[in-house]
Amino acid sequence: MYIALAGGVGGAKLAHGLSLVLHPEDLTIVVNTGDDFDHLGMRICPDLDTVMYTLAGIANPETGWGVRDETWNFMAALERQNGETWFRLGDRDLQTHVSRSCGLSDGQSLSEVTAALAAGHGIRHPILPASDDEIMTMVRTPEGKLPFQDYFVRLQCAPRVRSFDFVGAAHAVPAPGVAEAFAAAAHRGTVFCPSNPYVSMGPILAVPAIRQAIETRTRPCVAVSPIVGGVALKGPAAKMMEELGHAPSPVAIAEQYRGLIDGIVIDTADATCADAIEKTGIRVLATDAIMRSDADRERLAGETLSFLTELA
Ligand code: FO1
Repeated sequence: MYIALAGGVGGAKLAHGLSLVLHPEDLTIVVNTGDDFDHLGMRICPDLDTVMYTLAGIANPETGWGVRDETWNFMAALERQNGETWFRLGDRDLQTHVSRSCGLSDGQSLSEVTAALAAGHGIRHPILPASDDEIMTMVRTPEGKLPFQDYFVRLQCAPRVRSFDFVGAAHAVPAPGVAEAFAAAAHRGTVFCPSNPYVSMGPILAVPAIRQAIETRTRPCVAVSPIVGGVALKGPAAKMMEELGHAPSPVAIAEQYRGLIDGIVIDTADATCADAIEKTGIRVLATDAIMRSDADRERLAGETLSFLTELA
């Protein structure tokens, strides 16, 4: 059984690829919850939803988040009432937020409502939040501390980032099934999907028992670089790296995961980085790391699992 840590659009694509090559009992997907927030009276969990929609094949192909073939009547009606429409909620997507919020207010855990929503979409691979305890990513900028969605959506990642706080992570315990997956005899290895190392992987790795399980791992752990040719395939990872003083390259990604990974999958465009990374004791697989199609997702997932087997 393999564990995949994922957040954001890029991470969801590889998680989807892994679900195409592994049976449900051989894959556990652990998802970032640091992007979650309360909005318009609902609990919104973007990365859980992006992974769920992507595995269900209904993710919006243009944005990566939300649902495809969406309609926007709710947003139009809210606009007419001068409501908050900076965070776009489509009509189909709205059902997820309402159903989740009802479940949570009935006392169900985030894991339970996530499992019910995923089952409703016919997904059989376990999708687990990193924790059922609230973790809120705050972005420290020269203009002050910003809740993640204010930084990412309302301000479109414009402010310079100085650091991040994952409020609640220090006391968060892994969601049911997460620690068990790492401890399972059947555990074969762990994949850090190509997600933003700071705001998608950071909150997951900030859960003490998850970080500890990876630091004391007996099975290999491999990251897939979210940076190709100096740019992030999606989102602000490269901009954040530069603002934090790192050149946006797989070398900096490997550095960010020092002590947590045994190998990194990079794109052939960055093959010249391999020596610098291998000098730090992290093995490198250079391949076509850009996922343009479901076939690409499946191929990259297969190559990543073969790499894990090689490292075992
Ligand atoms: N990202 C945006 O840039 N603009 C939006 O209006 C927006 C709405 C939205 C609605 C539901 C959802 O699940 C995700 C949404 N996202 C939007 C993405 C969201 O900000 C995620 O946190 C990012 O995908 C980063 O993980």
